[in-house]
Amino acid sequence: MGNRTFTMIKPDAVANGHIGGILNMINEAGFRIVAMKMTQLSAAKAGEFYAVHKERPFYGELVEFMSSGHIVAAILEKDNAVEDFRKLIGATNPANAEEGTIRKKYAESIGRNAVHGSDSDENAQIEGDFFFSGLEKF
Ligand code: RTP
Ligand code: MG
Repeated sequence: MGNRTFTMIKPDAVANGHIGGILNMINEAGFRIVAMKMTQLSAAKAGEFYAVHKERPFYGELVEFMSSGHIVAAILEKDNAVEDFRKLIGATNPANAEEGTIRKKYAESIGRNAVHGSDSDENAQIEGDFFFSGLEKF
């Protein structure tokens, strides 16, 4: 068993029909899907999830966007999961994302950037627990 990261397919990518394309890239990069669900965040829940950014100028816009439609939340497993998944998704701003990354292919802008990926093992655990109960994480 490798270690784990947490991802969301964001409302832009879900609305644009890219769930399948993104999951395919995730599978081809060697991640195992441990848990997955489609849901919609309330503004309160999106605000809680991104609370680390609450002093940033883009926080209001981020919360509004992340609660604007369905998202797909998933826990992924692979050796070196957090770092390898950040590489697979690419830079936050798709203008800076490398060829072959999910954001290069599917992101519309820095705000509407298709996917989330945890930035540390600790946050991967916290974020996975935010969406999934113990019984769902096998
Ligand atoms: P994420 O947490 O969603 O995986 O993205 P990230 O680590 O690459 O970027 P982060 O700094 O954590 O920012 C979280 C999300 O906030 C939005 N953002 N907008 N308008 C802006 O300048 C701006 N900066 C960040 C992005 O959607 C980013 O993914
Ligand atoms: Mg982040």
